[in-house]
Amino acid sequence: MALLTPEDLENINRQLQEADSAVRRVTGLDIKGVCKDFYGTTPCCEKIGIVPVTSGNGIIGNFSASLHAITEYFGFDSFVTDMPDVSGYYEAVRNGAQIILMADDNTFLAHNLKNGKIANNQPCTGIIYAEIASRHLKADSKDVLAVGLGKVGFPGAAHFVHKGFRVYGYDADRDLLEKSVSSLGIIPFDPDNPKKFSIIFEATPCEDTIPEAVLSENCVISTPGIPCAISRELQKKYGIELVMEPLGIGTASMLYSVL
Ligand code: 2YC
Ligand code: MG
Repeated sequence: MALLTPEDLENINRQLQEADSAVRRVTGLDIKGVCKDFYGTTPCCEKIGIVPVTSGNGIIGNFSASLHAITEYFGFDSFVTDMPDVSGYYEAVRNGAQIILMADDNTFLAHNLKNGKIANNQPCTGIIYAEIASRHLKADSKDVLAVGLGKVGFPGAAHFVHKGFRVYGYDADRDLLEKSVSSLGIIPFDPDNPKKFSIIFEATPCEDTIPEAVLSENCVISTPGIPCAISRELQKKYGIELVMEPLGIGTASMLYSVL
């Protein structure tokens, strides 16, 4: 999994506000509104304990602090524990945390200790970015292009299929593409025979993965992928509505899914 860097998380509040405005323009609701409507849950004073984890590549600068800013942005009462790892987990529970947020290099989870529900960042991120794109008010067809069919992309593509969209999918890894074609019935996207889309979902750790030939005027690109899937020039040239943010939208999806 691509690890976030402290630079990715700079000015997380500004990044969240910009993403929230983009989500509102695309769907008519803000991030909280989409999560509330999609999961059918509403926060009510759950206290969140954020536990830093030192394993693997270790602490990522600004990661826990960003989660604190993100949970506050969505109106939750939260705290970062002084201690990391097991000691941090103990500290969080002793200080009344009802939901635990913690991440090692492979898994970022939210665990609601009261109702036992647990969420993983990867499917929650894929699903919420697909859900946001599927609510594109000005979409002109039920055709969707999904680029990247891995741990985040596949759940997103599956969500579009589930919602009755016709998904054209692409992944540089042929096995992942075949798996999605066989298990989801998606249509393999042929870069040599492109068509234009008004809804594009991208979940890759690579940049500039979306070819100009698939862009239509004012199309929506919903992408948790870092670095960015499309250049600034092409964004401006086609008036692209870009929904892209490094951590907050996925975290909101996790939290609303365990309420
Ligand atoms: O600072 C800490 O507690 C570190 N153990 C956090 C490691 C997070 C690793 N995961 C990532 O960088 C992200 C996920 C949050 C979403 C995609 N990659
Ligand atoms: Mg990308």
